[in-house]
Amino acid sequence: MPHTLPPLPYAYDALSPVLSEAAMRLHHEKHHKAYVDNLNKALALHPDYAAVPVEELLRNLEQLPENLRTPIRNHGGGHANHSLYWQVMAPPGSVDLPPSLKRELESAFGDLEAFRARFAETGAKLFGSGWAWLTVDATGALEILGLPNQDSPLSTGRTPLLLVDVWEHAYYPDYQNRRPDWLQAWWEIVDWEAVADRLDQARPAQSPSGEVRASRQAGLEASR
Ligand code: MN3
Repeated sequence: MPHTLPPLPYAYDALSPVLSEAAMRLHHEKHHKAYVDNLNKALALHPDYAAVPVEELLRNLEQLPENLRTPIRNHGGGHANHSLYWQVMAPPGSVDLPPSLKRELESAFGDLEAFRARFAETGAKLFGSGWAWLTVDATGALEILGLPNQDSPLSTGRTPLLLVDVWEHAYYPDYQNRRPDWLQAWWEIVDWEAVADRLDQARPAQSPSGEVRASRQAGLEASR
């Protein structure tokens, strides 16, 4: 099996009381695992792509065989999105916002409260299932996006920095139908250091000349 369920970087009860141990177990052991299993099933029919990192597949969706695109978009997206999600959360109140990231958010969105309000509103207003995202594009600009289902910003050339799950499975066990309450409580468990690290890593790789896209395509070819 080319893809495996990554262990959580903390205990199942580490995000309590924002997320209960039962909710975390269900989300990781059942929902995330199902995306991994279905991704592996789809790749079993396309062994040429089995060794390609899932992020690389998502960046190059349009270049994939037509009958592989939807499984990668849905199950590959589900695997990549959840893998990143676990990494950008931490025990409640354990990580402060680094001053450098605070300045970035203020510069892009006016002030911190405006950023938080827009991000939460994006998640609250997303119809059906999906994720709210903070992303950085190829020019280095920060952008908040709401994307349906398991769609990834990687597929439109953006780098994801932070994401919150607004599928019902993500919050119903603890918050039932109160999605805005979930989005409010979730700020307590954001790992801002991880977000700042991701922004630092995204910036040097960026190029205004289109070299990024070319090197990504080369990366896909090389890893096959
Ligand atoms: Mn989920």
